[in-house]
Amino acid sequence: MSQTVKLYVMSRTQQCAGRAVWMTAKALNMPLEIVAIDLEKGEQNTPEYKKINPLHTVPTIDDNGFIICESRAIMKYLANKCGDPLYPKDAKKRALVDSRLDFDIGKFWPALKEYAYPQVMHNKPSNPEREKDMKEALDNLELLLSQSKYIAGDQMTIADISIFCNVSFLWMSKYNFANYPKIQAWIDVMKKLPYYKETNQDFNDWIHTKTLIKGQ
Ligand SMILES: N[C@@H](CCC(=O)N[C@@H](CS)C(=O)NCC(=O)O)C(=O)O
Repeated sequence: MSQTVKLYVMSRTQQCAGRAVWMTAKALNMPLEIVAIDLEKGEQNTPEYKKINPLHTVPTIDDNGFIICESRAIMKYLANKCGDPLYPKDAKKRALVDSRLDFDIGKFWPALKEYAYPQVMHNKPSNPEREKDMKEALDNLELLLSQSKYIAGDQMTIADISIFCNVSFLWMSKYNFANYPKIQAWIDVMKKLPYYKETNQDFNDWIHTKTLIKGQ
């Protein structure tokens, strides 16, 4: 008999991309069994977890013995499995989603990681060089959202969910999107998703205890 898909995620606040996978499953009405892996305790490096995912990362899913890691690949798999337009079947629409997800992993996320992580995780001041890269990535995102309501067209896709979870690292007390009206409008739309609160509450409680030293 088929079992519920297991999602291995970081415990505590879901800072990591597990939140994006969780939001995707919610959008698909797919039940998940959430299994918390405590990275601070090194639970990802136990022989048991490495048997599941030799790359020892979260998020990872186990769909009845089919194991896959990397949040964007997981989101594609889940939406594909349900035949859902969150990851469209049409070749051109899908290429657009893939292109935005590549922008996310190749540009937005690296800029965010270098800019925000040292401040959020280690209370270090922002580095002006990294701030420049972050601004450029946000300028790019603003441009994309000037072309359509969502990141890859007029319908929400997994690209919106993935990038939204990254953007959300920036709503710390001193950061605002006043110069980015399209991004702000898109954030407001994403925050109205019926599963937004349940999947983001812990993260929001945590991130609002953080302060970026300097805003945009
Ligand atoms: N690109 C990956 C990132 C996965 C990743 O690096 N996860 C981190 C936590 S945010 C992790 O599991 N680190 C533990 C380790 O590498 O041992 C994704 O989107 O899933």
